[in-house]
Amino acid sequence: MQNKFIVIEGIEGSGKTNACKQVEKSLKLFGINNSVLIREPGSTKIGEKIRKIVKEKNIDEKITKKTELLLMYAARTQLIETVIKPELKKGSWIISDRFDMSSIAYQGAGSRININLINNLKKFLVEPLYPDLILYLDIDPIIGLKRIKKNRKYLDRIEQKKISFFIRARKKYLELINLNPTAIKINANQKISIVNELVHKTVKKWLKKVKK
Ligand code: Z5A
Repeated sequence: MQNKFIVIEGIEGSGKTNACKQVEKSLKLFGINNSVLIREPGSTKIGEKIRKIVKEKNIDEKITKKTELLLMYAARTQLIETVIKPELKKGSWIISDRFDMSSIAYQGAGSRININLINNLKKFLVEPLYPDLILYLDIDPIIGLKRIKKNRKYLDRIEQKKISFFIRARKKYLELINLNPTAIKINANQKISIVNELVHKTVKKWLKKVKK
């Protein structure tokens, strides 16, 4: 079977990291052992440095919205060129914790940057690379943030944004996934065991479909 590019999307605390691991486990159960787990921004040396810059709250210098967008795309470009494309070429499966839909939801809807600017970056820097499957974990932002706060002492710079930011991001995600035939919504408001079961069943059904 041809290797695939799978992306997990969702707002904070929706359980993406957990779902990525479940997807890897599910693929293994179907005999697919060559998957590579990555995260955005990150998973390259440069990408991890950018991740640190965008997540930390720097009191000396405020990061501008457009700088943040370009940093996300710098990290993404580095990841595409040095990891995703070469790994796909080798035959590996890619499981990515976030991809370009995050930029439209967060920088576009959340920070209100012109969507045309983001779509142009996507056109020049990402296309014609498209995920084969996007699992969107849908969660009420209040529940998501509660989960994050429960297990952490500090919130990072993006997590500290107002709830209205995450409400706009979620609304945009829902719009985008309704328009995207490769995207599947999963109700992530439920217990972790139920979400894992849903992720597993969704991957199983999708694999059957793409195998044909
Ligand atoms: N960002 C952006 O703005 N634009 C972009 O283009 C891209 C990213 C690519 C990445 O940081 C940040 O970058 C992110 C968006 C921005 N903003 N922030 N902040 P990150 O990777 O640290 O943030 P995240 O992607 O949102 O990850 P997260 O906050 O760790 O959440 P998660 O991966 O969705 O969830 P998790 O780690 O699997 O679970 C979080 C906690 O909830 C953990 O303690 C779990 O045990 C618990 N959990 C998970 N599922 C459940 C269920 N079902 N019930 C109860 N508890 C659960």
